[in-house]
Amino acid sequence: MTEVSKLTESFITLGALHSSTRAGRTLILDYGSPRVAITVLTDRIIRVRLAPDGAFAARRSWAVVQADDAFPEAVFEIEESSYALVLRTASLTVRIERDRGSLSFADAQGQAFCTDEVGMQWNQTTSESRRVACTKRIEADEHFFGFGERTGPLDKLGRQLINWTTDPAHGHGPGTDPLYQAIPVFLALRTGLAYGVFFNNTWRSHFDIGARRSGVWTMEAEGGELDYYVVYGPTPEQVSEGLGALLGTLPLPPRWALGYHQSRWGHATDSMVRDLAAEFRTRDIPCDVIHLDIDYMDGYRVFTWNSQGFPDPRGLLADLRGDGFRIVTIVDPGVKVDPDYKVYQAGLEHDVFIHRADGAVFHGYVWPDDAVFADYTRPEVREWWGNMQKALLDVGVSGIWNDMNEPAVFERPFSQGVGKVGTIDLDAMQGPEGERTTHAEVHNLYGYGMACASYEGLRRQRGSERPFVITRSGFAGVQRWSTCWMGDNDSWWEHLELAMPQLMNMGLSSVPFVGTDIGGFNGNASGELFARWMQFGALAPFCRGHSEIGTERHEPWVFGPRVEAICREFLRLRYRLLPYLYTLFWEAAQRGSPVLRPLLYHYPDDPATYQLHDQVLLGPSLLAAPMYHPGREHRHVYLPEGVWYDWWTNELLDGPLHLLAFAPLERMPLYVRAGAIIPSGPDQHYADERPLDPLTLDLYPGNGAFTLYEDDGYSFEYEHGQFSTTSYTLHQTADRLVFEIGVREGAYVPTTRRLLIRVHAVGEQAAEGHPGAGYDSVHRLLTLEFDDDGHARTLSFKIPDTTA
Ligand code: MIG
Repeated sequence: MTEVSKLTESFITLGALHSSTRAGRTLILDYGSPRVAITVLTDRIIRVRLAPDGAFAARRSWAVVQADDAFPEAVFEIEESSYALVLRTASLTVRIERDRGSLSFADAQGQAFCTDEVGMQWNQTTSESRRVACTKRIEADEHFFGFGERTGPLDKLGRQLINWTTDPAHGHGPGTDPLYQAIPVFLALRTGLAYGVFFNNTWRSHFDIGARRSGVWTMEAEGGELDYYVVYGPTPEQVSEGLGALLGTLPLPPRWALGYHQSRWGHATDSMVRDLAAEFRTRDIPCDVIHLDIDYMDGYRVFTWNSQGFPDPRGLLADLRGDGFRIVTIVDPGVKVDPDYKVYQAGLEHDVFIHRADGAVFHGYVWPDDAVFADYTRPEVREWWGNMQKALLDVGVSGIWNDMNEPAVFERPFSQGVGKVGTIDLDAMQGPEGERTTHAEVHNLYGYGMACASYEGLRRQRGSERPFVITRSGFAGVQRWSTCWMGDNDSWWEHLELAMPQLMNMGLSSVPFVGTDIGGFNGNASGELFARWMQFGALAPFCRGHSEIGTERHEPWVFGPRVEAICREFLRLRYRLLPYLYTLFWEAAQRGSPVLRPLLYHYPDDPATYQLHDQVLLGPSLLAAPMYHPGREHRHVYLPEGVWYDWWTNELLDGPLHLLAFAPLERMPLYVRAGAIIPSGPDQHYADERPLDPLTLDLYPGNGAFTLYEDDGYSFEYEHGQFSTTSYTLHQTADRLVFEIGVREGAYVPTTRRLLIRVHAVGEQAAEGHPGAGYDSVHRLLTLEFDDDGHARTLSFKIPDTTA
C-alpha cells in the first residue's frame, strides 16, 4: 500500500479579509495576496476555490459538464457582519469568517455541515509542486460513502483513500488502495442531512476520513488548486441529482448491453467463439454479448485481427449476429512499436504519442512488448484514436473494451518475465496546445480520456447506434462515456462480498453502470461460488462473466446441471426484468440516480442501513440479500420500515424487521417493497428477440407509483422525442386496492400487446369477476389479462386483510 502524505507544519492558512466583491454568481474574497472564490451554481451546489497567489487557473475542468456560467441563473444574497460574510441561497447558507476564511455551510434549519476545522491550506505560493489541503469537521453520527472504486466496507469513516489510478497487485483486500479508478466524489450522511463533495483536482490526492484524527476529514492534493464543489441534499437522492447536474449522467445504453455478457481471456479462435455461442442457445441460457480479449489481435497490435485464429471476422460476426450475439473487442492503449504496423506509423506521423521530458517518445512494455501511448487529453488525438476503431466497426464489432488504461506499464518485456507494473513517467509531457503539463497532473485522466475517445469515435462513426464502451480506469464523470468493471478480482467468497459495497459506492459516486467479473477473474470458482455470484450478478447493472487465461472454464454449464439450472433461472429473471431495469437506466440518465443502491439511499433516516454492505436495492422496489458464504443456507436480512413481500412466497413481512432468511442454493433472498409495480417481459434468448408482449405488471399491495420508460432501445431517436412513458399508481384503501394506468405519453408507439396484471399476496376472495381473471391459491396470486390499448383505466380489487 502506498503511503499517503501528511499535512506538514509548513502549511499556510488565510489571514484577514481585505475586501470582497461580487461578480455575477461568484463572491471573490481578497485575503491580501491569496483569494477565495465562492460560486453559486444552483441553490444547492456551491463551488469553492482558493488561489494562493491570487490568480485562479484558467484551466478547464475535465469532469464538470458545463462552465459555471452555463448553469441557470442562481439567486443569492450576501449579508456582511463584522465577523463574517453570509451567503444565502433558497436552500442553504455559506458563512465565511473574515479572519482566516473558515467556511461553514448550514441548511435552512441552521444545521451545520461541511464546516472547516482548519480551513484552506497550502504549502507554498508558486504552483511548482504546491500542495493544497482542507480539513473539515465530521459531525456526530456522520458517515461517508462513494469515493469511487474501493475495497473495504460501505462506510468509509476511519479510512484514508488515495486518488491515483492504479493496476493493483492481484488478491486485493480491505487494505488495498487505490485501485483502477480515481473518483474523488463522496456522500456524507447523517440523519436528516446528506451532502456530496466533488474534489475538482486531477493530481494525486487523498481523503482522510477521520483516520489520522477522529472528528475531522481532510482532502489534500499534490498539486493544482484547492477547488471543490459542495452538493447539498438533504436526501441522498437529491445529492445524486446534484452530482449528475455537475458531472453529467450516463447516456442511455443500448438495451442489448443490459443483457448477459460472456467473456474470457483465451477466446482465441473463431471456432471457440462459435461453440460458445451455440452452447448458450442450445442450453437455453440467455446471452447477448461475447467479449474478445487480447487473443483476437495480431501480435497484440490494436485494431488488427489475428488471421490464423480469426480468418474471417466479418463472416463470424455476421453469423453470430444472425443468432442474436454481439461482439465486444478489447482495445489496449499500448501501440506496438513496429515500423511495418500502420497504426504505429500513422501515430508517429500525427504525433499522437506522449513524449518524455527530454522530448523523445515515451516507450513502455505491455502486451505487444515495446509500446507507445496516445495522449488522450488532446482532442485531435482522441479523434484520431476514435477513427482507428473503424477497422473493428467495419467487420461488425458492436462495442469497445478499454483495458490497462490506468495506464499500466511494465518495467521490462514479458519475454523476461512479468516485472513490476508502473505507469508513464510523471514528468512526461501531455496536454492540448496551450495547456501542456506533466503526466503527474493528468495521470488520473488517462482511462477517462481513452473511454471518451472510444465513445465519441463510436458515436461519430455509427451515427444512429448508441455506443457501448467498457473501461477499467476512469475519473469522475466517466459514466458519460463508459460502463466500468471492477478489474481483476479473485474467485474468492471475500471478493463476492466485496463486490456489493464496491458497486453501490460507485453508484453513489455518479457511476451507475458497473459490474464485477462474475465468478471471479483469477483462480477457479467452485460451482457453489459461481451460482451465488451469478445470483448477485444477475441484478448488477453490468452483468458479465469473465475469467483469466489458464484457469478452469467459467461458463454457466461447466459446473454441472444444478449450477447450470440456477444460472439459467437467474439470467432469465434478469431478462424478464429488462423493462424495469431499462427504466432504471433512464432514471439514471435523467437524474443521476444509481441503478444498484444501498438501502441508505431510500432510508437515509434509518442509521441501521448505514453499515448494510451486503444488501442491495435494484431501483426502489427490489431488495436482494445475496448469499456470500460457502455452505450456508441461511442469512440475516434487515428490512427497513414498511411492508415487504417475500419474492418467492409472497409472505408479508412488516418492517423494521430482522429475519433469518432461508436460502438453499437455488434461492437468493429477494423482497419487494409494498406498493411496488414491477414491469417485466417474456423470456428471451437475447434482448429484443421478442416484442414486449405480454407486458406483465406485478403489483404488491400498498401505495406506490412507477413510470415505465420505452423507446426503440438502440438509436438516438429518443433525443428527438421518440420515446414514451406510462405512469402507474397503486393505492390501498381499507378494503380495496386501486390500480390506475395512466395514458401513455410520447411519440414512441410500442407494438400492440397484452397486459398481464398479477396482484400478489391477495387473500381468499379475489377481484370482481373480470373474464380474464385467474386465481392461484397457492401463491395467493391474482392474474388478469387485457389488451393494452393505451387508454387510461382504473382497476379495483377487493382485498381482505393480507396480514391474516
Ligand atoms: O495484463 O487482457 O483486467 O480483464 O482479461 C492483464 C487480459 C490484462 C487485464 C484485465 C483482464 C483481461 C486481461 N488484462
